[in-house]
Amino acid sequence: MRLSRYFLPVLKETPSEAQIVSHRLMLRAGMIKQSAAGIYSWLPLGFKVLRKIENIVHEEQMRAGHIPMQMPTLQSADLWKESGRYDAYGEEMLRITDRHGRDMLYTPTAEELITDIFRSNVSSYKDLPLTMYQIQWKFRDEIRPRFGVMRGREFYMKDGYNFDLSKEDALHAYNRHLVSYLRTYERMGLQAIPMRADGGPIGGDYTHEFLVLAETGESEVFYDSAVTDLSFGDREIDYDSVEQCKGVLEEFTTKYARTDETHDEALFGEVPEERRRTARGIEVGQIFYFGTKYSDALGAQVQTAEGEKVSVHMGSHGIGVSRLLGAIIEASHDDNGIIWPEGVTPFHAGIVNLKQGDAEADAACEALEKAMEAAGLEPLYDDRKERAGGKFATMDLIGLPWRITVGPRGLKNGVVELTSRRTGESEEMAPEAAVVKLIEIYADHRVTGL
Ligand code: P5A
Repeated sequence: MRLSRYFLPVLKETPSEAQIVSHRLMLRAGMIKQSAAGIYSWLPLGFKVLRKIENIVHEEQMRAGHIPMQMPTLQSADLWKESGRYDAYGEEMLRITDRHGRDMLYTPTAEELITDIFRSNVSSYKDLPLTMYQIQWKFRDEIRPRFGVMRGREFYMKDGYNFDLSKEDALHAYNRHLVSYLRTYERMGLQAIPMRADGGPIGGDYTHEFLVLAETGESEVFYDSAVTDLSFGDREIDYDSVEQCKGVLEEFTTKYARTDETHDEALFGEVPEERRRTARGIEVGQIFYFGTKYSDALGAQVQTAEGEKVSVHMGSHGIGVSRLLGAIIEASHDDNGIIWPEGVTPFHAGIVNLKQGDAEADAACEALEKAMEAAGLEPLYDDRKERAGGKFATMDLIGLPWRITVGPRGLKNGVVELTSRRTGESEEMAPEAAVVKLIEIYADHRVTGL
């Protein structure tokens, strides 16, 4: 992509309405624009990161055996009246009346709708287990939308739902989700810690939230510092193995880690004092097991092998896809701007031409751009006639992890400069060598389906 042809409306001034760094940087980097309180347009750069995050979520969900689908954003209120949540959900639910006077709503979550799909189509234990998910816009009429995409009213969520014959099977689905979420967040360069939480309006008393530690987080959390040493890493896991999934759950949830809703001072007191931590966190996901709450209310039953009719055991599992952009930036930035982890960066490397219009420099940049594209990498080539300082500032602000700087002086010696955004360290090398190095760096960070 050539910057001169792209749409990247960066802001020089720091927007005064933004209270936290991720919101400020997303506005300054031209990623989003507010259209109404808590509702945003996703400008090209923001949209590109959103898609990368979405694709990682898809890849990890499908790896775990979950089936993608899509449900509408607008739903009839009828199912919600049947489940009892139409009244219970309260003011957060955006209610709409259509031209025929029918009660509709903009979906804040989809337990009812998926349970209706299930009950209309599945009647035998033979079709279980089943887990389906979607990535779809949601609306919650938050009383205080704030911090940009972090607490929006319209936001993008991955929501998955499992249907199982027994509590035991449903708990395996729960554990499988926990494992797949750990992998998902790690691929985005994030440490998200599973913490015991409260079921809230979704329900169920067995639930974990995934929290990214950050001073600007909205949740107060209490944990044993030993949980921050845990990492899922690149271990291979068999998602069908009850033992393996349970083992990971135990490894990651046995040590004390709770949100304030479930915090227990006495239990916390058993953690060695030097390891007790109180901090703030950003909730980037939550998994629930709620048994037969919705299947009982909506009559989602299957016949067992013995011919008995039983309500299915269910859980639901959510990832705050749009919130993740904010969380990643909170966790990874410096005074000059964003520092994208390789897994989610909108472009893999920036190419900065120090002397636009110089025949040799232009040709070298174009050759680099072509070589990267041929290798399946996405470069962003700053081909504007701007001062070098301005070009560097833009690259730092938008946070591409790598920058290749091309100038007549280096080219005389056959070299360009490859600079790491994170460390600021630069290395001179032949242009071809820079491309080879980027291919190596990104070998483990390819997201398909863009
Ligand atoms: C699980 C999926 C649910 O809604 N039903 C379907 C369950 N869970 S949840 O915890 O309420 O939401 C899942 C994740 O969505 C993100 N989220 C938000 N992101 C941005 N703005 C909001 N207003 C907002 N509300 C929830 C969170 O990351 C949450 O974990």
